[in-house]
Amino acid sequence: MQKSFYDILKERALVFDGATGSNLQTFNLTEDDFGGKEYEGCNEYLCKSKPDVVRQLHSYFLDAGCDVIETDSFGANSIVLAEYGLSEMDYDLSYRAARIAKIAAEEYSTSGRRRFAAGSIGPTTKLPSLGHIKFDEMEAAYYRQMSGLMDGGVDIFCIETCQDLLQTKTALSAARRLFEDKKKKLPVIVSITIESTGTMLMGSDIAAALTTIEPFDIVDVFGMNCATGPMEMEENIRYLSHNSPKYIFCMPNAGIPENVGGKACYHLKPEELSKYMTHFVKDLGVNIIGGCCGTTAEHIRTLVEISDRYTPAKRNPEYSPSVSSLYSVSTLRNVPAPTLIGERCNANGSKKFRELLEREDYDAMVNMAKDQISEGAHILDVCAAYVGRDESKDIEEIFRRFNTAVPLPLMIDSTEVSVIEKALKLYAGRAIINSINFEEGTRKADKILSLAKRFGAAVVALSIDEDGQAYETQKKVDIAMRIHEHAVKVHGLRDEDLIFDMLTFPLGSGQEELRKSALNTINAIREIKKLLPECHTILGISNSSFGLKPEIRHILNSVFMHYAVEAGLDMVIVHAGKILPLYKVDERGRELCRQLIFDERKYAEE
Ligand code: THG
Repeated sequence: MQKSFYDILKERALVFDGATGSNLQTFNLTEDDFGGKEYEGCNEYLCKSKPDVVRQLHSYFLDAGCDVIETDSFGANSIVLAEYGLSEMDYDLSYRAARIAKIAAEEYSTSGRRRFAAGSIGPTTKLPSLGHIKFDEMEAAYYRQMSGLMDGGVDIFCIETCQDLLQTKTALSAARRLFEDKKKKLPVIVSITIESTGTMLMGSDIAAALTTIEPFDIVDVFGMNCATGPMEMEENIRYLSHNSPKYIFCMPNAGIPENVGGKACYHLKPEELSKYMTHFVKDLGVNIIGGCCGTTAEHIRTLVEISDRYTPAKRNPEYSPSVSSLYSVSTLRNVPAPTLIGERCNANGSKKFRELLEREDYDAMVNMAKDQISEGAHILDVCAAYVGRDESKDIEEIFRRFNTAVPLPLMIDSTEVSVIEKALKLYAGRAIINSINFEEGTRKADKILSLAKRFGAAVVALSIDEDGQAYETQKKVDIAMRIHEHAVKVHGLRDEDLIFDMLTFPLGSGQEELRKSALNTINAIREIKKLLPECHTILGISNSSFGLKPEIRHILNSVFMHYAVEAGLDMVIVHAGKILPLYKVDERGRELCRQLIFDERKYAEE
């Protein structure tokens, strides 16, 4: 049996090839080689017009000893090919690119040393976060490129040079669908490009990128390529070394390019590249090394020496379950608890937000979102459900803007499957879906859980089943356990992706049947944290004080939150600026609230 990609990764560092573009230039190709003036510069078209040149490039790197060659298919998708009037050729060129590389890799493989062909899947020329292209169109383009690559026989998918996390998630959605359709999975590498500014083109830092990609179980390897040399990558590679549960990929340019007479020149010498890459493998545990722009066979030879000499350092990465925006990360386990979820961007929960929505004043909505950041929120709940308005259209406008304008991660608060899907297709980060329940059994929940899996989102699950909202502690826990089992077994979600909401009811209404409701909720939180310690818990605490005077509401919310956190509550949906630390609540107010929460009837007399 031939060793698999994974077998080899467990043993040693794998070596990718070097630059495609800059080395193709050394062939001094004419417009005839490109198949005509109109195709000049379309490197992917060479797979049809000059397959022997592409083959020679592969041999050039295979001779240098690399384990993996990348197909000449970086831009072999309808989006990029459209610039040459070749969009219909996407499948064909991808297929050809794969055949050429796979045949070369097989010819160089020996019984003791297997060589691989990795399908190169570039970022296209459009940024979905900037509205250049819609999710569905981009996903379809990736799907055709990936089908061609898979049918042509590649061993690995390399989704590389990623600029926009929404683009990356779109590619992953296509890959997942392809694997399901073909009933065959390939290893997937995701490699992002971090500019010398320290972020991706769209502004994401390494933490936001890792948090967004980490939930995708089809991704085996995560890392970075292009834009800079290895020196500028060190900090980010160190971050991955300490935090990423995935294998690490690193493919730098031969330094930052210098513009010489309109041409990009790369100056980093093989020895210098080797110095950094040795450190990355031996000290930081990088598993796959290779070269991007400007790297030659000389550079790759030194990488092969590294792989022969050193094994990747063992790592003990610590990853804390988190969500992300396009720009930043918030953990689901804030220390000290809780993680605060701002409740104000809610058409039902805020008169102001509702009025802004009616006026379609999106700039002011963005400002409302930003105000909550200064109030201390870590994540923002966003709800546009309002009777008489088109929720789907409203959420589309809001998410399109919030994606790039709001730095905090978002929670999409809706009961409509189509609305949730729309929001997720516009959101570059890792979102939270709020929420699912088992009111109709698994019917509707199944659709939303599939979306969570497809987009890598976390999910809030309410303790509601076919009998309605659960009031008793045991019933709340039973429903949570049932939803957990279903989400994990049927949809492949992980414990840390699930956030249980044991429900908050108004405490001050005087309704007899709600008197024990806070106590039951607190007990259910304690119980579920015991049974499923990796899962999270959440409460929309403001519901507890509906109907009371505003000053009293803030006190009751704050005291309730305190006791719920003591029982293990991880997250709370609140007006962050109105939460009081307990020491700021006077003794009497605190005691009254405590009695109300724990149903000690003395308060009735006061
Ligand atoms: N669990 C989950 N999601 C939820 C809730 C929950 N989402 C919605 C809600 N409950 C949490 N959000 C709010 C938002 C605002 C208020 C209460 C809960 C609120 N608003 C004032 C009012 O209505 O009196 C605001 C007044 C104003 O500014 O206009 O109380 O439980 N998973």
